[in-house]
Amino acid sequence: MTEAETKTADLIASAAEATAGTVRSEAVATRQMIASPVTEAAADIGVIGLAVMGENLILNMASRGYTVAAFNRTASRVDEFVAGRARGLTILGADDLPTFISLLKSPRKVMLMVKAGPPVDAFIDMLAPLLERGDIIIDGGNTHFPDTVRRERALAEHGILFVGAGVSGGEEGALTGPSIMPGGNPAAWPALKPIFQGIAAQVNGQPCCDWVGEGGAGHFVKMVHNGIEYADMQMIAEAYSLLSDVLGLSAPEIGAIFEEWNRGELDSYLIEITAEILQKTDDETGQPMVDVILDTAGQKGTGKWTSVTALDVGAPANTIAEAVFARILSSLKDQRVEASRVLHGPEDVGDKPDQTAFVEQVRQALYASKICSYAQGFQMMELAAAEYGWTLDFGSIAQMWRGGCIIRAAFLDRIKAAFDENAALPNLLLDAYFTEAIGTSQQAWRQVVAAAALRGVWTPAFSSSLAYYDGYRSARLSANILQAQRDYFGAHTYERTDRPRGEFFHTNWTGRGGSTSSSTYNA
Ligand code: NBP
Repeated sequence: MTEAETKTADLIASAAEATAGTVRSEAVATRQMIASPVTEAAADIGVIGLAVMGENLILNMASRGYTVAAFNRTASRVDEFVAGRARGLTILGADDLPTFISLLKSPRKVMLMVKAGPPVDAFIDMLAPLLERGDIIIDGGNTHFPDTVRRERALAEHGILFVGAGVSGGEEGALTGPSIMPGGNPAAWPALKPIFQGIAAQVNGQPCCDWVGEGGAGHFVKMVHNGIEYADMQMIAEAYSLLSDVLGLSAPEIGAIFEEWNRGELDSYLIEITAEILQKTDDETGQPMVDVILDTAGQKGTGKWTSVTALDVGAPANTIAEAVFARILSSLKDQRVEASRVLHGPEDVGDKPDQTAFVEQVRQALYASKICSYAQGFQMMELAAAEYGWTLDFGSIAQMWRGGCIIRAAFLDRIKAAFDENAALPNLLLDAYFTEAIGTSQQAWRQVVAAAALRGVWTPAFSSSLAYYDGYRSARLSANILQAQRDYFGAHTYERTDRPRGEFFHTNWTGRGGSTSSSTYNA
């Protein structure tokens, strides 16, 4: 018997004692489906929601020596879980909420791993009357951060500590070590820290989990993670498309190139899995899998939230937004097929470029574009922190994303180092390492974007990253024209280059307008 099994057996024995006559057989005992509430609080934490994330997080917690109570809206899933994957482990299933709560040690810690939205509110409403002051509810789902702000405030009035924790890593991450981004009521953190840091991925001897900040900060950071994930995925797809359309390489050939790239500065989970994906063959047709997969991308909305929030806080996250628009455009499949018959691309695209040189240019373009999308994500978090009153530690966030999550990448070490050296760095591009990296790559990057434009290859993320770079590094942009136009048609005023900032002027452009100007504000 393993240590965990021994502990389970002890728990079963104590539960049996507390509920004399309710443990009917070995199988039932192992399931811990107890007919009347157990009075002994044995569980370190309880998890509600036994879908892919909840189940795997529970197994992860149990594997680290914690005793976990499990509950699910549909009770049969609890039954199946405790009789199946959880069998013999320190996992206690409950078929009603009062039983579930009675299993928890004080302060009670209840983690919700259910579909985001109304199910979270429904469970909070049912849990609140069963909990005491100082107890903790954690929402580990993909919740929109304003909901977390609202729930944290409402529960604080009843003395219940609410935490919104972004969890990333999918099924495997949840089981073996996810990235966890908790934020909310800071009074909850000391009780959660050992469990969350214990189950999280560990990189460079550090857990990929730390306290993010108050209110909705944890879910906000997870949302930005997902926005960056959208951009990363889109850029990898564009690199694939360039190598395929310009060089005519097959999917397995491109997969082998990605494998090579994964050994250098692009080393990341998404490049690694794409290399594997490209080399997978469809059993039915014998063709590469990617060639039989329809080119319409789905989404669950977190990239959209990131883009909308970027607009709300005034962050120029154009690559991230472009990646969301790219999925939307891809979904217009029927229209695109129709349009492809009448809208033509360039006729003469010239000779195929030298393969070795072009592959290297695309690699550099991908790296430079990636740096820009991370720069946008971190810049957005900085602007949001100012807007929402959070103190975010960007080095710590880079560490949280270093392992366990979908955007995990070796270069996050560089991002961590950049913010550790200068916590007030206004933009990642201004860190010496990244200034040099993008400077070195820019010629290849420009050639790739130019080649894509000349050949009619769709590269929205590469192009918008380059637009971000060129805009951000320009001391003077063409916005003077916009201000003149705004003042011309709407008397919106402008500032002058030869006067201090904050002084606004209006010109009577046509001689017909008056001297009255519109009020000055930024929308
Ligand atoms: P799902 O997002 O598929 O949610 C399934 C769970 O939600 C089940 O426990 C289900 O109970 C419960 N549920 C639903 Br659906 N509607 C409910 C309702 N109206 N009232 C109460 N419970 C309800 O599971 P998941 O993929 O494990 O994800 C859990 C959370 O983690 C989500 O917020 C998700 O966005 C987030 N997340 C998922 C991943 C991933 O890779 N899947 C990664 C990171 C974060 P039932 O069994 O009774 O239907």
